[in-house]
Amino acid sequence: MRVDIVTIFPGFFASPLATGLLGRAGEKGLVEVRLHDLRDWATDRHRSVDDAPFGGGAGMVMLPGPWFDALDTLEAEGPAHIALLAPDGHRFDQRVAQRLAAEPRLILGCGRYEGIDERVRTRIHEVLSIGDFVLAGGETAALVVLDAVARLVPGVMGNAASAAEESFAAGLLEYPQYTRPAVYRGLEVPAVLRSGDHGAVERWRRAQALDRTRRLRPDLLERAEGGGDEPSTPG
Ligand code: JE8
Repeated sequence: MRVDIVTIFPGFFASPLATGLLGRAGEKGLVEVRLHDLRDWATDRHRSVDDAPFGGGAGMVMLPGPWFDALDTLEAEGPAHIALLAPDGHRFDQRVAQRLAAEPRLILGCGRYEGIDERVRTRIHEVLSIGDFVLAGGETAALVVLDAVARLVPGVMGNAASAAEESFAAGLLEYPQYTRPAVYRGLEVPAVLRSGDHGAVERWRRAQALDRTRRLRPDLLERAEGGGDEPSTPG
């Protein structure tokens, strides 16, 4: 998969792209991320990408010109699914992540200031939001989307067992995890996890995951039981 990110802060992505799963996905050529500075498509000598809003009000709005020209340039290289990150977008969730992971090419547009001139929306396929809170710009949201999508690209998660376990648990909160020591400051690891009975371990984890989901996120269970088009249906 190829991902083009358009931003006025390309440097924002350097460390996350070089680190962990995203770093390895890049090295293996499974997720090729290209960063683009929107100012490269500015047309004045100050490299301006914003101007005051028509109708007045506080702050600045991103100019349509650099965005249209950036998308012209990137689309000239071939078709791509274009998503803009914005607070009024469709809520990004695991199902959207799975849909995006199936795209051969994504363009993620990151706004700043008070947002982007509305006319740019005629050039994009969807607007996405990562949640109901106010960020300073689209970059952190794009990074969240990229993280969630990249790990779904085949080959990125090296461990096939992780993927299998995850699909088993899809739609549920995760079961509690423990590592050594077996007793730490008097706090014991549940005995079943040290029993060597793999069937009992699996049943315990399943029960824990279900119990946690019922207690903490009953909405996840209702969605899974009600809808027929979820990522998967917990038993
Ligand atoms: C953004 C954002 C997502 C989320 C995304 C893009 C571009 C109109 N408001 C703009 C006014 C307050 C400041 C805002 C800054 N901003 C925020 C997001 C997002 N995806 N879930 N929350 N916020 C931009 C400019």
